[in-house]
Amino acid sequence: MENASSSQQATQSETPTFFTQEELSKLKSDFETGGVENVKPLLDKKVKELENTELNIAVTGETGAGKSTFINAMRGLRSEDERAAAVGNTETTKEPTGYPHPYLPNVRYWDLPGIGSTRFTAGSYLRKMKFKKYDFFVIVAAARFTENDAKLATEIKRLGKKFYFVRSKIDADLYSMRQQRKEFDESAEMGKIRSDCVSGLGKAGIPNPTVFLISSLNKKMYDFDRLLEALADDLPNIKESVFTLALPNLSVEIIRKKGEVLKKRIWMSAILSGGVGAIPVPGLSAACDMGILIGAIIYFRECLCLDDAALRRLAERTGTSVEELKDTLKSSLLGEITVKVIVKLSLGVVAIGVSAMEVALYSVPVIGSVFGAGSSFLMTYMTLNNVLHLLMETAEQVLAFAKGAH
Ligand SMILES: Nc1nc2c(ncn2[C@@H]2O[C@H](COP(=O)(O)OP(=O)(O)O)[C@@H](O)[C@H]2O)c(=O)[nH]1
Ligand SMILES: [Mg+2]
Repeated sequence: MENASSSQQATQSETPTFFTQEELSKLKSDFETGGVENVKPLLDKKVKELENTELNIAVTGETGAGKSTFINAMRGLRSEDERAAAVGNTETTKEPTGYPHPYLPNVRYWDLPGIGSTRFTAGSYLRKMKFKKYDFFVIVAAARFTENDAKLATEIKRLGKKFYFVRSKIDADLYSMRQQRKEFDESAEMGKIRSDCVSGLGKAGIPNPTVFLISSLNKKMYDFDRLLEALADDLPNIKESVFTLALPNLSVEIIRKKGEVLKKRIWMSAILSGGVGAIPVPGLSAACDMGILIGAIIYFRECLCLDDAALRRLAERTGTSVEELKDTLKSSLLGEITVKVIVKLSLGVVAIGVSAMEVALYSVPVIGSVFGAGSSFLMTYMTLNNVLHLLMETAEQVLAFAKGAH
């Protein structure tokens, strides 16, 4: 049975590329025939495509299974946070409810009513829920998976979509077992819960499913990271990039993956920034497009969960204030982005110029020739690389600081 995560893509360590091989060749020949202006339309199209890519994720399971809590966890929210899905309520709606991601509104999690509460067959349930619009389904259960869950999974697969079994509240199970036993072996207990789920689903017609045992209250534990990895790996290129940027910052690894995705946008921004938008900036030898720079910095901050809203949530969780948090992090990139801040950053990049250029030549074949054409691209490119590097360091600092705060 092709349970989604069993598809053998896990070994693919490369981050997704935005361009196909043909597109890269076209970029190169466009550049050779007409210079920078000639490559802009394709880049512009690509940036728009990235911005407009939607991701719709269906979360289904019976009332109380932990759907709303899971949706909040995926969005980096806790139930008391603004815009969080209400937790612990008895659902009355029979329609899917969409919850947009806090900084990537094209990524939406959909809370579906449990199939058991609708009396539909799996087929009519999925039609009613408009299954076509979802990229994949997460089936959540707080104890065993039911016959309904198995039927639903079978139908999802028949309709050509992927599904993932998520067994929630594993923290609560382990806690109560720990209370009752003298000897307690966590991984053995998890193994039992896992095989119980697997054999239940097996009897209901799904042989050897992958089941992810998670706690939405403690994402750094159990199978949460494996689940995120499986979900990302199974998505096609551009969607994988978008999903990666939408992940909660659980680990250094996730921060680095986000960094790699963002890096691939830098050269596009740099090339698009050359031209009418570029203005001379006092203190800098090359013209810079401040609008593009500032926009990119704000976007990087959001993707790395360093925007004010994310920092406010972290401050609340750790009993501090945003101001104190920013003082500790000591980054001028967390405040208002002014010309002064950018000039300071841009001056710093001259020294690392050569190695940055080597990286650029290595990662994007066409970029070397394009950059040969003008220094404003180079300035934007290196400034943004520097910004990204600094923000990733700050994000890792935040991660270390947040250790223990879920
Ligand atoms: N300990 C623990 N409790 C959870 C977890 N997920 C959900 N809950 C609790 O289970 C209850 C039902 O969760 P909710 O998300 O509202 O379920 P829904 O009805 O499927 O949306 C709430 O009291 C949650 O706090 C979890 O991973 N661990
Ligand atoms: Mg709910």
